[in-house]
Amino acid sequence: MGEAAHLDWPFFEPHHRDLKQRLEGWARNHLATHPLDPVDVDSACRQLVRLLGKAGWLRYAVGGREEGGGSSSIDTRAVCLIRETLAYYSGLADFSFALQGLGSGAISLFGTPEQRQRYLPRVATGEAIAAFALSEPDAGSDAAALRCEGRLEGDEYVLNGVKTWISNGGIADFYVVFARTGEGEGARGITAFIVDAGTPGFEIAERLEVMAPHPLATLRFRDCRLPQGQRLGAPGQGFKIAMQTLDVFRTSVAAAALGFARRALDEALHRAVNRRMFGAVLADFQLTQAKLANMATQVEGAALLTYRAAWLKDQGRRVTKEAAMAKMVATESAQQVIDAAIQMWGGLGVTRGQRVEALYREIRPLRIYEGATEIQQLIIARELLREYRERLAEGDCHEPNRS
Ligand code: COS
Repeated sequence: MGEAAHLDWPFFEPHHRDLKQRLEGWARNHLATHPLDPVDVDSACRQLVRLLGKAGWLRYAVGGREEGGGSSSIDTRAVCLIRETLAYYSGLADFSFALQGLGSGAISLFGTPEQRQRYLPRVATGEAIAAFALSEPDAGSDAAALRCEGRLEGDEYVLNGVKTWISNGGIADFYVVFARTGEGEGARGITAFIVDAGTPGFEIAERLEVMAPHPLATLRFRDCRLPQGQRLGAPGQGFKIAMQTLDVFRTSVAAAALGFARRALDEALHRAVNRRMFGAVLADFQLTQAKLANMATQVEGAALLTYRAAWLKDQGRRVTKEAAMAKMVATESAQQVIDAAIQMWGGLGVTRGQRVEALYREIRPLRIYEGATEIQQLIIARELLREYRERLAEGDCHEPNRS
């Protein structure tokens, strides 16, 4: 991978630098020639999960838990370095790694010892594939509006409803599913469950085709019966479980965007020094230099926000605002960096089979999934206003119009 000077930043420990070096060598050997658009995306993903598990990388996606739940021992900086590196070489490898983390994250954070023992070791070795099922046709950004129902009957929960846009849908061995159980209104009446693939009453209703192909599906539950032991966390706590899981992994979406952007910048540099025109090379023109300068600055800015959020998370801090800032800036700027790289590649840039063309398709969903940019803006503004009001209440605030 091209630029790795950021490893000298004080955000990292020596073991992070060692991890990055080992992973870089592994990725060059195993992923550099991976096809951009595999014909059979399901089997490509299954193979990648096994490969990542066998090499030991998936262990970083699966965390332990501190007493009381909700606090993760996931090394966020390691997860981010891994996603950044995998994304540089293969969008599908990054996807396979990330979904093992997101799909099992709620179990790492809130599972009972039995649940953690039953699922997590297999996720870490790549023997079991995980999925996170929150979104519904009428509840994407407004996650608390979900309608999938989990009714308690005797000592069983009965699930009825639909989930959609579920990554790994169709190939996952288990799904963490959020359903309305009615302990309270809105966000207060949701509970999390673990549903094994093959549970009667659970089916894949439809497979979804998207611009950067990866396994994606709509799930349907019809009187799907679950023993109480498949409930994850306390009844009514499902929304907070979902939000806290997303808090851990949102920063890593920023890291993936960073990996895509770094690759686009390297592709652009390669093009700039090789493409001849008007008796010079592209790099000789100031218009090209301006583009490269903007791209490099956007990459560095995104990296700073990403690793600041990851470092803060690893200090045990709540990073709702910082993770949202990192995700918003890294995904939006990666889209612009990749677009600029395509402009420099010209006609070739929009040709199927070219790396920059694949990057253009790979980056787009990251501005939507795990909280669209507009949701990140909402989260940032809410946190900002909450902090300001707290400072006001404590009298620790200069009120500009009074001085
Ligand atoms: N950590 C812990 N608790 C959280 C939390 C977080 N990050 N975010 C919210 N909560 C808690 C709140 O504190 C509140 O608890 P109380 O009822 O005890 O006060 C509860 O959850 C409800 O929160 P809120 O009122 O903020 O919920 P909203 O319905 O207004 O939704 C947003 C908040 C928009 C931030 C949320 O719906 C969201 O993140 N949406 C995007 C979902 C998403 O990422 N979808 C993609 C699916 S995965 S690909």
